[in-house]
Amino acid sequence: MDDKSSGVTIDSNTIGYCRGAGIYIHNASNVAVRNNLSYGNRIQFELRHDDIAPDNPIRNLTVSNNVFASNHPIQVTLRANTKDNIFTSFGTFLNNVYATPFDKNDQIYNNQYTLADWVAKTGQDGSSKLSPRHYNYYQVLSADANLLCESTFNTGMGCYSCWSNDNNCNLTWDNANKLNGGSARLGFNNPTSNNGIGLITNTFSITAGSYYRLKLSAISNAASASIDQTLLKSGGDYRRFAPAVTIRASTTRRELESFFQATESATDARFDFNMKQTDGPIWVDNLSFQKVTIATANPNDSLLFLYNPTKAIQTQSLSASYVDSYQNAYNNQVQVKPFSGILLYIVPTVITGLNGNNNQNTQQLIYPNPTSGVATIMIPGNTTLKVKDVFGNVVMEKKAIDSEPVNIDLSGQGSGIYIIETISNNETRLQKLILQK
Ligand SMILES: [Ca+2]
Repeated sequence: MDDKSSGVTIDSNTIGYCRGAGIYIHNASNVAVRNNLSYGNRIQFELRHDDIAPDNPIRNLTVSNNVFASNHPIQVTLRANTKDNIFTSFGTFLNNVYATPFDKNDQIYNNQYTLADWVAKTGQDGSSKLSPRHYNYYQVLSADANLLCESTFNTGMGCYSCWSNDNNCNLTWDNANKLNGGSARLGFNNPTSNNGIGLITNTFSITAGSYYRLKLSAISNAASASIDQTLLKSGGDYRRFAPAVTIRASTTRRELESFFQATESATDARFDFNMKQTDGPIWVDNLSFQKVTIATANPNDSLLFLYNPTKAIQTQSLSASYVDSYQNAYNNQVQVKPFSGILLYIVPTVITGLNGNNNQNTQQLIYPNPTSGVATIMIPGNTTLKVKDVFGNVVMEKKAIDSEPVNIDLSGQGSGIYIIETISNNETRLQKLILQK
Protein backbone atom coordinates (compact mmCIF):
# COMPACT_ATOMS: atom_id res chain seq x y z
CA MET A 1 0.00 0.00 0.00
CA ASP A 2 1.72 3.13 -1.18
CA ASP A 3 1.56 6.81 -0.35
CA LYS A 4 -1.69 8.10 1.18
CA SER A 5 -3.52 4.79 0.65
CA SER A 6 -6.31 4.23 3.13
CA GLY A 7 -9.35 2.05 3.72
CA VAL A 8 -7.91 -1.10 2.11
CA THR A 9 -8.15 -4.70 3.29
CA ILE A 10 -5.37 -7.17 2.39
CA ASP A 11 -6.93 -10.54 3.16
CA SER A 12 -5.98 -14.20 2.54
CA ASN A 13 -3.11 -13.63 0.14
CA THR A 14 -0.09 -15.84 -0.33
CA ILE A 15 3.12 -14.00 -1.22
CA GLY A 16 6.41 -15.79 -1.74
CA TYR A 17 9.96 -15.27 -2.97
CA CYS A 18 9.81 -11.52 -3.68
CA ARG A 19 13.12 -9.67 -3.88
CA GLY A 20 11.61 -6.86 -1.78
CA ALA A 21 8.85 -6.85 0.80
CA GLY A 22 6.03 -9.39 0.66
CA ILE A 23 3.56 -6.94 2.19
CA TYR A 24 4.62 -3.29 2.27
CA ILE A 25 2.77 -0.48 4.07
CA HIS A 26 4.32 2.78 2.90
CA ASN A 27 2.92 6.09 4.16
CA ALA A 28 -0.52 4.48 4.42
CA SER A 29 -3.14 4.25 7.12
CA ASN A 30 -6.43 2.52 7.95
CA VAL A 31 -5.31 -0.72 6.34
CA ALA A 32 -6.39 -4.18 7.46
CA VAL A 33 -3.81 -6.96 6.90
CA ARG A 34 -5.22 -10.33 7.86
CA ASN A 35 -5.00 -14.06 7.12
CA ASN A 36 -2.02 -13.65 4.78
CA LEU A 37 1.01 -15.87 4.34
CA SER A 38 4.18 -13.96 3.44
CA TYR A 39 7.06 -16.38 3.04
CA GLY A 40 10.62 -16.39 1.75
CA ASN A 41 10.64 -12.74 0.70
CA ARG A 42 13.54 -10.42 1.44
CA ILE A 43 11.23 -8.76 3.99
CA GLN A 44 7.99 -10.44 5.01
CA PHE A 45 6.17 -7.39 6.38
CA GLU A 46 7.47 -3.85 6.14
CA LEU A 47 6.17 -0.59 7.57
CA ARG A 48 7.75 2.60 6.28
CA HIS A 49 6.97 6.26 6.74
CA ASP A 50 9.32 8.70 5.01
CA ASP A 51 9.56 12.12 3.39
CA ILE A 52 7.69 11.09 0.26
CA ALA A 53 4.45 11.64 2.17
CA PRO A 54 5.53 13.11 5.50
CA ASP A 55 1.98 13.97 6.56
CA ASN A 56 0.78 10.39 6.21
CA PRO A 57 2.22 8.37 9.08
CA ILE A 58 1.47 4.69 9.68
CA ARG A 59 -1.77 4.74 11.67
CA ASN A 60 -4.80 2.56 12.41
CA LEU A 61 -3.57 -0.67 10.95
CA THR A 62 -5.24 -3.93 11.89
CA VAL A 63 -2.72 -6.74 11.46
CA SER A 64 -4.09 -10.10 12.50
CA ASN A 65 -3.78 -13.83 11.84
CA ASN A 66 -0.92 -13.49 9.39
CA VAL A 67 2.08 -15.76 8.99
CA PHE A 68 5.29 -13.86 8.28
CA ALA A 69 7.99 -16.48 7.76
CA SER A 70 11.60 -16.11 6.59
CA ASN A 71 13.55 -19.01 5.11
CA HIS A 72 17.06 -17.54 5.24
CA PRO A 73 18.97 -15.81 8.05
CA ILE A 74 19.41 -12.65 5.98
CA GLN A 75 15.68 -12.21 5.39
CA VAL A 76 13.77 -9.86 7.67
CA THR A 77 10.49 -11.01 9.14
CA LEU A 78 9.30 -7.60 10.31
CA ARG A 79 10.76 -4.20 9.51
CA ALA A 80 9.54 -0.84 10.75
CA ASN A 81 11.27 2.41 9.78
CA THR A 82 9.17 5.45 10.46
CA LYS A 83 9.86 9.16 10.77
CA ASP A 84 8.14 9.59 14.08
CA ASN A 85 8.93 6.18 15.60
CA ILE A 86 5.60 6.25 17.43
CA PHE A 87 5.24 2.50 17.50
CA THR A 88 2.30 2.61 19.87
CA SER A 89 0.20 4.38 17.23
CA PHE A 90 0.63 1.86 14.42
CA GLY A 91 -2.67 0.18 15.25
CA THR A 92 -3.82 -3.24 16.41
CA PHE A 93 -1.63 -6.33 15.97
CA LEU A 94 -2.74 -9.74 17.19
CA ASN A 95 -2.50 -13.47 16.57
CA ASN A 96 0.30 -13.23 14.04
CA VAL A 97 3.16 -15.68 13.58
CA TYR A 98 6.65 -14.20 13.15
CA ALA A 99 8.71 -17.17 12.10
CA THR A 100 12.49 -17.27 11.71
CA PRO A 101 13.01 -21.04 11.50
CA PHE A 102 16.66 -20.51 10.51
CA ASP A 103 17.42 -18.06 13.32
CA LYS A 104 17.48 -19.82 16.65
CA ASN A 105 17.88 -16.42 18.31
CA ASP A 106 14.35 -15.52 17.12
CA GLN A 107 15.33 -11.97 16.18
CA ILE A 108 12.26 -11.13 14.17
CA TYR A 109 12.18 -7.33 14.08
CA ASN A 110 14.87 -5.68 11.91
CA ASN A 111 16.86 -8.90 12.54
CA GLN A 112 17.96 -7.41 15.86
CA TYR A 113 14.99 -7.48 18.20
CA THR A 114 12.92 -10.28 19.64
CA LEU A 115 9.16 -10.54 19.64
CA ALA A 116 9.26 -9.45 23.29
CA ASP A 117 11.05 -6.25 22.21
CA TRP A 118 8.40 -5.60 19.56
CA VAL A 119 5.62 -6.18 22.08
CA ALA A 120 7.35 -3.77 24.47
CA LYS A 121 7.65 -1.11 21.75
CA THR A 122 4.11 -1.38 20.43
CA GLY A 123 1.99 -2.76 23.26
CA GLN A 124 0.63 -5.10 20.56
CA ASP A 125 1.09 -8.68 19.42
CA GLY A 126 1.08 -10.10 22.94
CA SER A 127 -0.82 -13.11 21.58
CA SER A 128 1.47 -13.66 18.62
CA LYS A 129 3.82 -16.58 18.15
CA LEU A 130 7.29 -17.50 16.92
CA SER A 131 8.42 -20.27 14.60
CA PRO A 132 7.09 -23.66 15.71
CA ARG A 133 10.43 -25.27 14.76
CA HIS A 134 14.03 -24.20 14.26
CA TYR A 135 16.71 -25.59 11.97
CA ASN A 136 20.40 -24.95 11.47
CA TYR A 137 21.04 -22.82 8.41
CA TYR A 138 24.77 -23.19 8.95
CA GLN A 139 25.24 -26.91 9.41
CA VAL A 140 28.50 -27.44 11.25
CA LEU A 141 30.39 -30.39 9.83
CA SER A 142 33.44 -30.01 12.04
CA ALA A 143 34.67 -27.54 14.65
CA ASP A 144 38.23 -26.75 15.68
CA ALA A 145 39.33 -25.94 19.22
CA ASN A 146 37.97 -22.94 21.09
CA LEU A 147 40.06 -19.87 20.22
CA LEU A 148 39.15 -18.09 23.43
CA CYS A 149 41.24 -18.44 26.57
CA GLU A 150 38.30 -19.33 28.77
CA SER A 151 34.98 -20.97 28.16
CA THR A 152 33.33 -22.17 31.35
CA PHE A 153 34.51 -19.45 33.79
CA ASN A 154 34.31 -22.12 36.43
CA THR A 155 37.61 -21.22 38.05
CA GLY A 156 38.10 -17.61 37.03
CA MET A 157 38.08 -14.98 34.35
CA GLY A 158 40.96 -16.19 32.22
CA CYS A 159 42.35 -13.33 30.16
CA TYR A 160 39.26 -11.21 29.51
CA SER A 161 39.21 -7.49 30.01
CA CYS A 162 36.68 -4.72 29.65
CA TRP A 163 36.53 -1.13 28.42
CA SER A 164 34.17 1.81 28.65
CA ASN A 165 34.17 5.38 27.45
CA ASP A 166 34.43 6.68 31.01
CA ASN A 167 36.81 4.06 32.40
CA ASN A 168 34.16 2.75 34.74
CA CYS A 169 33.64 -0.78 33.44
CA ASN A 170 33.60 -3.48 36.04
CA LEU A 171 34.36 -7.01 34.92
CA THR A 172 34.19 -9.57 37.69
CA TRP A 173 34.09 -13.31 38.11
CA ASP A 174 30.71 -14.34 39.52
CA ASN A 175 30.57 -17.78 41.08
CA ALA A 176 26.90 -17.55 42.12
CA ASN A 177 25.68 -20.07 39.52
CA LYS A 178 24.02 -17.35 37.47
CA LEU A 179 24.31 -19.59 34.40
CA ASN A 180 26.48 -22.70 34.95
CA GLY A 181 28.63 -22.34 38.02
CA GLY A 182 31.02 -19.44 37.49
CA SER A 183 30.38 -16.82 34.83
CA ALA A 184 31.74 -13.47 33.68
CA ARG A 185 29.79 -10.47 34.97
CA LEU A 186 30.16 -7.26 32.97
CA GLY A 187 28.88 -4.19 34.78
CA PHE A 188 29.96 -0.67 35.57
CA ASN A 189 30.77 1.61 38.47
CA ASN A 190 28.61 4.71 38.84
CA PRO A 191 26.92 4.73 35.45
CA THR A 192 27.76 7.98 33.77
CA SER A 193 25.38 8.06 30.85
CA ASN A 194 24.31 5.76 28.09
CA ASN A 195 27.92 5.25 27.12
CA GLY A 196 29.12 1.97 25.74
CA ILE A 197 30.82 -0.76 27.64
CA GLY A 198 32.52 -3.84 26.32
CA LEU A 199 33.97 -7.24 27.05
CA ILE A 200 37.26 -7.95 25.25
CA THR A 201 38.69 -11.38 24.54
CA ASN A 202 42.23 -12.58 23.99
CA THR A 203 43.72 -12.33 20.52
CA PHE A 204 43.81 -15.22 18.07
CA SER A 205 44.47 -15.99 14.42
CA ILE A 206 41.84 -16.12 11.73
CA THR A 207 41.93 -17.17 8.09
CA ALA A 208 40.34 -15.25 5.24
CA GLY A 209 37.20 -16.89 3.91
CA SER A 210 36.84 -19.32 6.81
CA TYR A 211 33.70 -19.54 8.88
CA TYR A 212 33.65 -19.16 12.63
CA ARG A 213 30.94 -19.96 15.16
CA LEU A 214 30.42 -17.96 18.33
CA LYS A 215 28.34 -19.51 21.09
CA LEU A 216 27.47 -18.20 24.50
CA SER A 217 24.93 -18.36 27.28
CA ALA A 218 23.78 -14.95 28.47
CA ILE A 219 21.47 -13.34 30.97
CA SER A 220 21.07 -9.63 31.65
CA ASN A 221 19.65 -7.24 34.16
CA ALA A 222 17.68 -5.45 31.43
CA ALA A 223 14.65 -7.07 29.84
CA SER A 224 16.31 -6.72 26.45
CA ALA A 225 20.02 -5.97 26.37
CA SER A 226 21.54 -5.32 22.96
CA ILE A 227 24.99 -6.84 22.46
CA ASP A 228 27.02 -6.06 19.36
CA GLN A 229 29.40 -8.91 18.65
CA THR A 230 32.36 -7.62 16.70
CA LEU A 231 35.29 -9.55 15.25
CA LEU A 232 38.03 -6.98 14.87
CA LYS A 233 41.72 -6.21 14.76
CA SER A 234 43.22 -5.85 18.22
CA GLY A 235 45.00 -2.51 17.96
CA GLY A 236 45.90 -0.31 15.02
CA ASP A 237 42.77 0.78 13.21
CA TYR A 238 40.57 -1.76 15.05
CA ARG A 239 38.99 -2.64 11.72
CA ARG A 240 36.34 -5.30 11.55
CA PHE A 241 37.06 -8.70 10.07
CA ALA A 242 33.35 -9.53 9.57
CA PRO A 243 30.06 -7.67 9.85
CA ALA A 244 28.96 -7.23 13.46
CA VAL A 245 26.07 -9.38 14.65
CA THR A 246 23.68 -7.95 17.22
CA ILE A 247 22.11 -10.33 19.71
CA ARG A 248 19.77 -9.72 22.61
CA ALA A 249 20.11 -10.97 26.16
CA SER A 250 17.19 -10.88 28.57
CA THR A 251 16.35 -11.57 32.18
CA THR A 252 15.80 -15.19 31.26
CA ARG A 253 18.75 -17.21 30.08
CA ARG A 254 19.35 -17.39 26.34
CA GLU A 255 21.62 -19.69 24.36
CA LEU A 256 22.97 -17.63 21.48
CA GLU A 257 24.81 -18.69 18.36
CA SER A 258 26.22 -16.55 15.54
CA PHE A 259 28.35 -17.20 12.47
CA PHE A 260 31.06 -15.02 10.98
CA GLN A 261 33.05 -15.33 7.77
CA ALA A 262 36.47 -13.70 8.07
CA THR A 263 37.16 -11.11 5.37
CA GLU A 264 40.93 -11.36 5.77
CA SER A 265 43.63 -13.35 7.50
CA ALA A 266 45.09 -11.94 10.72
CA THR A 267 47.13 -13.03 13.70
CA ASP A 268 45.77 -10.31 15.98
CA ALA A 269 42.00 -10.74 15.87
CA ARG A 270 39.83 -10.50 18.94
CA PHE A 271 36.17 -10.34 19.89
CA ASP A 272 34.42 -7.40 21.51
CA PHE A 273 30.98 -7.63 23.04
CA ASN A 274 29.62 -4.09 23.21
CA MET A 275 26.55 -3.01 25.11
CA LYS A 276 25.05 0.00 26.86
CA GLN A 277 25.71 0.69 30.50
CA THR A 278 21.99 1.13 31.04
CA ASP A 279 21.44 -2.47 29.92
CA GLY A 280 23.94 -3.90 32.38
CA PRO A 281 25.06 -5.87 34.13
CA ILE A 282 25.18 -8.87 31.88
CA TRP A 283 26.47 -12.36 32.66
CA VAL A 284 28.17 -14.53 30.03
CA ASP A 285 29.10 -18.20 30.20
CA ASN A 286 29.87 -21.20 27.97
CA LEU A 287 31.67 -18.93 25.54
CA SER A 288 33.34 -20.42 22.51
CA PHE A 289 34.64 -19.16 19.20
CA GLN A 290 35.61 -21.90 16.83
CA LYS A 291 36.69 -22.20 13.24
CA VAL A 292 34.15 -24.47 11.61
CA THR A 293 33.52 -26.12 8.32
CA ILE A 294 29.94 -25.75 7.31
CA ALA A 295 27.33 -26.60 4.79
CA THR A 296 24.35 -24.37 4.31
CA ALA A 297 20.89 -25.82 4.55
CA ASN A 298 18.49 -26.11 1.68
CA PRO A 299 15.32 -24.60 3.22
CA ASN A 300 13.21 -26.97 1.16
CA ASP A 301 14.58 -29.89 3.17
CA SER A 302 12.86 -28.52 6.26
CA LEU A 303 10.02 -26.32 5.02
CA LEU A 304 7.22 -27.18 2.63
CA PHE A 305 5.54 -24.18 1.00
CA LEU A 306 2.39 -25.12 -0.91
CA TYR A 307 0.00 -23.01 -2.94
CA ASN A 308 -3.26 -24.13 -4.51
CA PRO A 309 -4.03 -22.01 -7.63
CA THR A 310 -7.33 -23.79 -8.35
CA LYS A 311 -10.97 -23.50 -7.29
CA ALA A 312 -10.99 -26.99 -5.72
CA ILE A 313 -9.42 -28.17 -2.51
CA GLN A 314 -6.12 -29.89 -3.25
CA THR A 315 -4.76 -32.79 -1.27
CA GLN A 316 -0.99 -33.15 -1.11
CA SER A 317 0.53 -36.35 0.25
CA LEU A 318 3.42 -35.96 2.68
CA SER A 319 6.52 -38.11 2.94
CA ALA A 320 7.42 -36.86 6.41
CA SER A 321 5.77 -35.48 9.55
CA TYR A 322 5.12 -31.75 9.59
CA VAL A 323 3.50 -29.08 11.71
CA ASP A 324 2.03 -25.82 10.47
CA SER A 325 2.72 -22.37 11.90
CA TYR A 326 0.19 -23.01 14.66
CA GLN A 327 1.66 -26.38 15.73
CA ASN A 328 -1.09 -28.43 14.07
CA ALA A 329 0.34 -31.80 13.02
CA TYR A 330 0.22 -33.31 9.51
CA ASN A 331 1.48 -36.84 8.96
CA ASN A 332 0.23 -38.31 5.73
CA GLN A 333 -1.40 -35.52 3.82
CA VAL A 334 -2.46 -31.90 3.91
CA GLN A 335 -5.41 -30.21 2.28
CA VAL A 336 -4.83 -26.79 0.76
CA LYS A 337 -7.85 -24.57 0.29
CA PRO A 338 -8.55 -22.92 -3.10
CA PHE A 339 -6.27 -19.99 -3.91
CA SER A 340 -4.53 -20.45 -0.58
CA GLY A 341 -1.06 -21.27 0.63
CA ILE A 342 0.28 -23.12 3.62
CA LEU A 343 3.72 -23.40 5.15
CA LEU A 344 4.72 -26.65 6.87
CA TYR A 345 7.76 -27.31 9.07
CA ILE A 346 9.31 -30.75 9.11
CA VAL A 347 9.38 -32.71 12.36
CA PRO A 348 12.41 -34.98 12.49
CA THR A 349 11.14 -38.53 12.30
CA VAL A 350 12.26 -41.38 14.46
CA ILE A 351 14.10 -44.00 12.46
CA THR A 352 13.56 -47.45 13.87
CA GLY A 353 16.89 -49.06 14.69
CA LEU A 354 17.75 -51.92 12.37
CA ASN A 355 18.47 -54.00 15.42
CA GLY A 356 14.98 -53.29 16.74
CA ASN A 357 16.43 -51.98 19.95
CA ASN A 358 14.86 -48.58 20.17
CA ASN A 359 14.60 -47.19 23.65
CA GLN A 360 11.95 -44.48 23.87
CA ASN A 361 14.20 -42.37 26.07
CA THR A 362 17.14 -42.36 23.72
CA GLN A 363 15.52 -42.18 20.34
CA GLN A 364 17.76 -40.71 17.73
CA LEU A 365 16.43 -38.39 15.11
CA ILE A 366 17.81 -37.83 11.67
CA TYR A 367 16.75 -35.44 8.95
CA PRO A 368 16.33 -35.03 6.10
CA ASN A 369 16.07 -38.70 5.25
CA PRO A 370 16.49 -39.33 2.39
CA THR A 371 19.14 -36.64 2.08
CA SER A 372 20.81 -35.16 -0.97
CA GLY A 373 24.08 -34.71 0.94
CA VAL A 374 24.03 -33.26 4.43
CA ALA A 375 21.96 -34.81 7.21
CA THR A 376 21.51 -33.78 10.82
CA ILE A 377 21.46 -36.41 13.53
CA MET A 378 20.20 -35.76 17.03
CA ILE A 379 22.22 -37.86 19.47
CA PRO A 380 23.13 -37.63 23.15
CA GLY A 381 26.53 -36.40 24.28
CA ASN A 382 29.58 -38.64 24.52
CA THR A 383 28.57 -40.58 21.46
CA THR A 384 30.76 -42.02 18.75
CA LEU A 385 29.10 -41.96 15.37
CA LYS A 386 30.17 -44.01 12.36
CA VAL A 387 28.72 -43.90 8.89
CA LYS A 388 29.11 -47.19 7.05
CA ASP A 389 28.24 -48.25 3.55
CA VAL A 390 26.26 -51.41 2.95
CA PHE A 391 29.50 -53.41 2.85
CA GLY A 392 30.39 -52.30 6.36
CA ASN A 393 33.16 -49.92 5.29
CA VAL A 394 33.42 -46.87 7.55
CA VAL A 395 33.14 -43.78 5.35
CA MET A 396 32.99 -41.26 8.20
CA GLU A 397 33.51 -41.19 11.95
CA LYS A 398 32.66 -38.47 14.46
CA LYS A 399 32.70 -37.99 18.19
CA ALA A 400 29.93 -35.91 19.71
CA ILE A 401 30.86 -34.29 22.99
CA ASP A 402 27.79 -32.22 23.66
CA SER A 403 24.16 -33.12 23.26
CA GLU A 404 23.78 -31.15 20.10
CA PRO A 405 22.87 -31.96 16.53
CA VAL A 406 25.66 -33.55 14.53
CA ASN A 407 25.83 -32.87 10.82
CA ILE A 408 27.31 -35.31 8.37
CA ASP A 409 28.17 -34.51 4.78
CA LEU A 410 27.84 -37.44 2.39
CA SER A 411 27.89 -35.32 -0.74
CA GLY A 412 31.21 -36.98 -1.70
CA GLN A 413 29.67 -40.46 -1.52
CA GLY A 414 27.57 -42.33 -4.00
CA SER A 415 23.80 -42.57 -3.78
CA GLY A 416 22.46 -45.50 -1.80
CA ILE A 417 21.80 -46.80 1.68
CA TYR A 418 24.14 -45.97 4.55
CA ILE A 419 24.13 -47.26 8.10
CA ILE A 420 24.54 -44.79 10.93
CA GLU A 421 26.12 -46.58 13.88
CA THR A 422 26.18 -44.77 17.19
CA ILE A 423 27.90 -46.00 20.33
CA SER A 424 26.89 -44.39 23.61
CA ASN A 425 27.18 -45.87 27.09
CA ASN A 426 28.28 -49.16 25.55
CA GLU A 427 25.04 -49.33 23.62
CA THR A 428 25.34 -49.69 19.86
CA ARG A 429 22.49 -48.46 17.72
CA LEU A 430 21.99 -48.64 13.98
CA GLN A 431 19.93 -46.44 11.71
CA LYS A 432 19.40 -46.40 8.01
CA LEU A 433 20.08 -43.23 6.02
CA ILE A 434 19.26 -42.98 2.34
CA LEU A 435 21.43 -40.77 0.11
CA GLN A 436 19.70 -39.61 -3.07
CA LYS A 437 21.90 -37.27 -5.08
CA1 LIG B 1 30.40 -21.60 33.97
